[in-house]
Amino acid sequence: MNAPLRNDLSAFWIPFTSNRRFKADPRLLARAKDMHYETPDGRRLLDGTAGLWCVNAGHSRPKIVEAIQRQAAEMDFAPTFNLAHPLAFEAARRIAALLPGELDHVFFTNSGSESVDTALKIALAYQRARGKGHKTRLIGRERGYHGVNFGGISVGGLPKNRMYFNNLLQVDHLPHTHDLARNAFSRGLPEHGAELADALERIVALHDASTIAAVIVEPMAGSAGVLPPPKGYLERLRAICTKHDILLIFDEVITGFGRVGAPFAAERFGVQPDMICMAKGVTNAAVPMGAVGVSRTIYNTVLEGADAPIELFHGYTYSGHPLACAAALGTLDTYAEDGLFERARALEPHFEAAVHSLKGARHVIDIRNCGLAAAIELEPRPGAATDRAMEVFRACFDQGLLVRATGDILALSPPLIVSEAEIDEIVDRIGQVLAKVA
Ligand code: PXG
Repeated sequence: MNAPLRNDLSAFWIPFTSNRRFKADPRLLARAKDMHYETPDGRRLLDGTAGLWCVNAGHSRPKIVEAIQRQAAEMDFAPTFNLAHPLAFEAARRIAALLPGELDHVFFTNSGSESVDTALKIALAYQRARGKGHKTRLIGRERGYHGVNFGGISVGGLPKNRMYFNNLLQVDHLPHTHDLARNAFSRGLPEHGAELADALERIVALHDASTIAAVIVEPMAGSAGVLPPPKGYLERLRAICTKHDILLIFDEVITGFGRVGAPFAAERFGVQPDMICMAKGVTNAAVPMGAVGVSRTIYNTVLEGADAPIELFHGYTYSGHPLACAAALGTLDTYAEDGLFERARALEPHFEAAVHSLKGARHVIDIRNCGLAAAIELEPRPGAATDRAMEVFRACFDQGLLVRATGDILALSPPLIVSEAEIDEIVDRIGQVLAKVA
């Protein structure tokens, strides 16, 4: 048998990637600092995406690095099943302090996907604990992305993520809110579409509220290509959920920790959910961690209504992992010391003007933005959907800029430490690439 080559690319099955194409033409990253990545051969890349929407404080920030190093030397791991360690309580307390309204309990996971499935299970446990175990149906939304576990793909609304694994939970879906005809080139929240929330009334009429446990939505859809909520939409969704005694879960895996210029989108948009899913920015992605913020009503109800000593039969070996907790504390300190959530809000007008300056560039059919997130939607090539955006992604990479291509949409979500000059640089380079790509 051949000994594997040191840099053999074959063993790693790369996620959400054309393995055949990638391995024929790989792009590797070797180092990262602040706003930049560096390739193994020393080329610098300006990070227009904060990794995958997660490195909100910029790369390899000293306080986070030191916290992880210190913790790894002090205690590598401690179980949180019938045991615990002080950092887990401290991290939960600090995250709870950022959460809006009566969300003051935190369940730790290791990813956004696990946070979503955890929140869905807590919703079912809550309904059962209050004697409403018949409320089991979950409602998601078209174009929603809630990770890749079975719960998440069931409520998710991206067809390719579901169709190959068609063994899903009992769910229904709200219509998505993307409306190019009425809302193209909106700055901030689009004017039209609040009435799309009324579809929930029809779903309730069809299945009856007594069968529905919870609705889960991203307050601003991220993966589907940055879809800020229409003005008034989330308020209406909240009102209908309250009217019919249905829990409202916000999936803030992308929108949490400053992306929309506030700790959470719930606060930015002034709408209070019953649970918030988070991951990514909670540790600045330096150690994997996710969490679910839970209201005290849900927490107390599940504890009081439990019919066994263990109130919730759920948890992960690595729930509240010491390294992740240390990273979370270093991250929250960094956000606070640098005022990064406020910074994102202050930079929003410059960012908005910069991205909308691409209106009229070749292929561009829509531009939308909220906080430090934006999407530039391209006209798909006839018969070759997604190819154009992938080509732009590759050309940007070659020009030293990292953008994210999703479908025929370019998504931007720079670290919140980005400067105005760097925003201009990102937009200029995209403009140059768009002018050349067929
Ligand atoms: N919910 C939301 C809203 C997400 O955006 C997840 C759940 C799942 O998180 P994990 O940690 O299990 O991946 C996500 C993840 C992209 C992209 O470029 C977005 C995500 C992941 C990878 C790529 O759109 N979001």
